Amino acid sequence: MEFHCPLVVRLWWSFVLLSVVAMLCCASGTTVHVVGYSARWDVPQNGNTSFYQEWANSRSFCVGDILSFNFTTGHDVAQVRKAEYDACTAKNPISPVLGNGPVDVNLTASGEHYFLCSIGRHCSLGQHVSISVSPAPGEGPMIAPPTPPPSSPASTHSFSEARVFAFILLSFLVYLST
Ligand SMILES: [Cu+2]
Repeated sequence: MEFHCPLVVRLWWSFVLLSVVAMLCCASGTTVHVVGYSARWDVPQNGNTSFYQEWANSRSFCVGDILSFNFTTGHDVAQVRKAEYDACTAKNPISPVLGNGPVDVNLTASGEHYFLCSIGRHCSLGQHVSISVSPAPGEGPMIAPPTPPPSSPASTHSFSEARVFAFILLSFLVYLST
């Protein structure tokens, strides 16, 4: 008997494996992210205002991780909402502005988080970063979406462990039946 594996099944399995890997990325314990490629919280050199964003885009952040801003004095860390982040101001920070480094921020909630240095023009010169934090495994997002659609079974943030197991089991059955 010739074993035949149709392309669609291979694609399906690739999807399953990628999904599992994506979900397990947050399962490996606390990661400390020292902010910036140079591991220093400072005004980026050479006028590169996307320096910290490029760094953030190269990493994955999970609930339970720590964001570490490495500096001593001359800067601060303000966590703000998006509007203030976009405007490079920190008039209504989410938590008190921290002026003595190093500053460690525990990432306790999923969703977008916005940080900037509120001193002088440092923010507009590029000393700011926004990060997207993924939920811990087996949890939904801690920040509820504003208007959840009535039926969205395929939401990537609503995987529970039971659903993951059901998903894998179903995939395996599909695999066996071909
Ligand atoms: Cu600064």
